[in-house]
Amino acid sequence: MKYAKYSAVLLVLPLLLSYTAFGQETNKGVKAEEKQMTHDHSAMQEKRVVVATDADGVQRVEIVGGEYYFDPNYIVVKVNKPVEFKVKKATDSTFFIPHNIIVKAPEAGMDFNIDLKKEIQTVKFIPTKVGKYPFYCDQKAPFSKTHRDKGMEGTIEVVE
Ligand SMILES: [Cu+2]
Repeated sequence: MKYAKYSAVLLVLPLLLSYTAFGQETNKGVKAEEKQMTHDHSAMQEKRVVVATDADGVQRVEIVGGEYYFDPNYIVVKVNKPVEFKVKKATDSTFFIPHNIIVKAPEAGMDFNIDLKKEIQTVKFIPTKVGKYPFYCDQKAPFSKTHRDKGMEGTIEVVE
């Protein structure tokens, strides 16, 4: 009889978990689909920051990633001055959904791919070329779009 109780719990728990997890995902997936159809990201809320330079000459900015966004998602930094990205997973982010932050712009001194954790990790670089460069998360669940397509992307704007 004890076993019967346990197996009932074991059956119901995953059902509940998958309902809450995938129920949310479906809702957000629909929104992302609308965005992609138009190829217009104006629906995505822009969280812009012009990074201040600290007394030691370093431009520091904290970036949080979650389902499915980066905050901030538009980051303005000055060229040829050191930058430190303090990156971490959002505290309310679902623990079993992995996120990363990727920038592939070696021509501008920025080339990294970091798995986000709850703890802050520091990415140091010096942007060497004025321009706009994308950053994004390339994770994806099976049969689903990439997190980038769901909204986990942003822009680094390097200015004079
Ligand atoms: Cu992600």
